[in-house]
Amino acid sequence: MSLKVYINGEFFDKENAKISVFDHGFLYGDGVFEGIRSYSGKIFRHREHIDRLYDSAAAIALTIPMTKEDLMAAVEETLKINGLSDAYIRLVVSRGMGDLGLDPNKCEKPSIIIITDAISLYPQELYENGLDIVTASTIRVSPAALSPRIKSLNYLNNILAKIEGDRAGCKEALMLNHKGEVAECTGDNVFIIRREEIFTPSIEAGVLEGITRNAVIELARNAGYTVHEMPLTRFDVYIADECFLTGTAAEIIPVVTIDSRKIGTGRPGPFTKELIAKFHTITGK
Ligand code: PXG
Repeated sequence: MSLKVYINGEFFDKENAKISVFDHGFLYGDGVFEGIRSYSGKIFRHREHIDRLYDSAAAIALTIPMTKEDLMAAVEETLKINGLSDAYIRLVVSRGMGDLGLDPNKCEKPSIIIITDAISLYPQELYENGLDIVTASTIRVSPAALSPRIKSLNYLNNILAKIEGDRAGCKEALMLNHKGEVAECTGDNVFIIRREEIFTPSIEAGVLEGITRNAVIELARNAGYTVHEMPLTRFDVYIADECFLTGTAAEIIPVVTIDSRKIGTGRPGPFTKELIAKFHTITGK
């Protein structure tokens, strides 16, 4: 059976799931999205993802022509129709079809798309041995220009850094902000551990407020750890005992080297391992 894709209230076979070339999501990256997971049929932090989607939309003056409840129901229905229980869900809302000019007023109806598919993960080996990453020279877009809190369809800033990571043989790359502070990776938030305390850049550093980031902060604090959300520099990462990344697809993944420097022992550390185990208890996997 072919995968079914939801487009504006209708389901299409994967092969026929098409959007107009006049859609401003395509022409200008004018739209917003979410990447969501379901574990054993249960959508992880569904409400948080929907809230973030509507916040991203509000920030770009895009009104999603559906209530949050109806959109959540449509996501559930798409999963069900595809018989998926452990899945990756891509929810996209673009400005819709317009003319060739920038004017969003020419776009009458936003396009709402829900794609569900099997999740593709980092290889298990990387969870056991950790990732090598590099710092990209491409800095994260300044919040004064375009807030990185908007999960928009324009990911060029991250893609340019991703290319740098890839050319250095790394699966992720660390991005600094306009002030030279640590921001986040191209599709993951970053955490470090030093002297048994946990640190992550604050949202004000100009990062996406990751749903996984928030879940990890919550579970670490509930376990009695001190979590600091504060400005961090590359130096802090270099001298950290442990480092890990968080994201919907990655969950929690250890980082063992950055810019060819070993972090801690150069092996995934005990705190990271404990947090990974705790995270699995909340996802049930
Ligand atoms: N920062 C950025 C820039 C992201 O794009 C995260 C952090 C983590 O946020 P969540 O809410 O997922 O914990 C993201 C999200 C991919 C892919 O295929 C990853 C994201 C988005 C789109 C695609 O790796 N990451």
